[in-house]
Amino acid sequence: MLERLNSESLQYLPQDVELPAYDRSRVTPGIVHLGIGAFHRAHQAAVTDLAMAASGDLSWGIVGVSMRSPATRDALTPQDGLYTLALRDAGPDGQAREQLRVIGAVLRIVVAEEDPNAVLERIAYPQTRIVSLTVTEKGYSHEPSTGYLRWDDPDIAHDLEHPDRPRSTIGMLVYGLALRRERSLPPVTLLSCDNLHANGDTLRSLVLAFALRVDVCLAAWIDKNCTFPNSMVDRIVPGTRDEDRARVAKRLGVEDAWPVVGEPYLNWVIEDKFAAGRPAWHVAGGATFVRVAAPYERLKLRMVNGPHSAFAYLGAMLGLRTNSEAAATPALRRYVDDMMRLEIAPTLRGVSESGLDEYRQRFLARVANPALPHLTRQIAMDGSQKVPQRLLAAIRDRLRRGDDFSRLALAVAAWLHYLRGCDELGNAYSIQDPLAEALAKLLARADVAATASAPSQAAQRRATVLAGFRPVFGELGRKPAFVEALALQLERLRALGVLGALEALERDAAPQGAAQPEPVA
Ligand code: CS2
Repeated sequence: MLERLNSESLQYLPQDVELPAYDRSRVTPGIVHLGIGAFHRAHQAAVTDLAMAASGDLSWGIVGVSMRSPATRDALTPQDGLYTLALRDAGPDGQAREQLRVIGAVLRIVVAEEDPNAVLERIAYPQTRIVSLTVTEKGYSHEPSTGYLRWDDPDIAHDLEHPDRPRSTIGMLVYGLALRRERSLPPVTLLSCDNLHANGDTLRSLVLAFALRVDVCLAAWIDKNCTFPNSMVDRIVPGTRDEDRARVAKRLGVEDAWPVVGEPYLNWVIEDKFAAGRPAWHVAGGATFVRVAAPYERLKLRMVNGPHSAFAYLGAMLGLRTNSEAAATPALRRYVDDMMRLEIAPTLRGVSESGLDEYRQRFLARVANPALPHLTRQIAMDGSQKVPQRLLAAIRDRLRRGDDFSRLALAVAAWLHYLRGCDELGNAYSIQDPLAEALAKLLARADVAATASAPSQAAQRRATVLAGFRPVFGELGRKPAFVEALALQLERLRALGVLGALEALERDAAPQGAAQPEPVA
């Protein structure tokens, strides 16, 4: 049996594996990170590791928090927090290549569900200066269409009653900050690194709303002592598979129970408003500090995440396992390319046309990365939390200006179609979404409404009911032009399947008469 990766075995790793370039025994904790999944470990933790090495400031070690599962803690504790980051792409010869780096920034991991008090104490630790988050969209207990806190969320209701053992992210933050206030500790930065619209502002308003219910003075203290920078994060990081573990162990010569796998590309844009300092993330490369992150965030959500979801839903319906397979399907790739170029890019004012072109082409190459299989069904998860900022925001802009948005409408229709739980090959799958139950009822209601209508009205009735789902569509769902576009694309997916719907879109876009047969002389 192989020895384990840890502080001892580090010295025996092969030469071509990069190691933490600083003295780990001198690192002290300065960051608490909620949601220590693969994405954080491949992104912010990797940049923090480089920043500590480049600046020599070792006061930014990370204490990771797993919200529910002990799996990451159990894997990394015997490894002294060390793990491998494997960056993969294809070389010029088309063969997969992989660069390995051991990351040393994570000092320890606590599991919130097992010991919520340990998390509160960590937030209220005097040296904690940043509390960062990657808890995914659903971790914010907010309504996606409005950004408001969902008071009916069972965890939020629980946390109002049980300040000593919160379950929700928001409850945990507020009670941790309450402890800081009680102890008169210095200010702290709360840094959201999730793919939400205005993630910092959204987090701030959720934290303040909850704090106001707890204690008005606490809310005022948070407002005065905490900052909430907005940020944009980007790196494709699929879930780690057993074969990744096996391959990494073979190269290291020791076992790493949980390496993370990602693409070489990384981007991180952060508003420079930190309450108590920050690591030199910019020195390490990869991170940029700006005054306002909104334009970068809009660019990323619309030109990366929106198309990513479109590939995933349509690809999954075709029975394709990975997004790179979806991107290798010519009609699908053409469609996503057109959607980005003709419908999304024009909503992004302030970025040059050539800049948008380059960004689009790079994204398409990133998705196609054959060395990094990313499951369509993984990206398809939690659609109710993703679709608003990824697709609907651009549709709203197009609608306001009277511009065509039929390709974006197809992507939204693809999500609703995917929710039926069965692909075109007849494979059934379960729907992973915090609103899965409500969505299943919605689909059933839409079916009843369509069946009860005259055949000529059925598609419109179905789309009207679906678009009326306020947590996702908000007031957009009442706009006739939106309902009509959705009805058309949904009907095509139902009647013609994915490839048929894509073909029909191409026909719509063809110049008048181009599809007509030549008149016979
Ligand atoms: C993906 C993102 O799973 C998903 O929803 O669209 O995780 C995507 O890979 C990252 O945001 C890329 O930065």
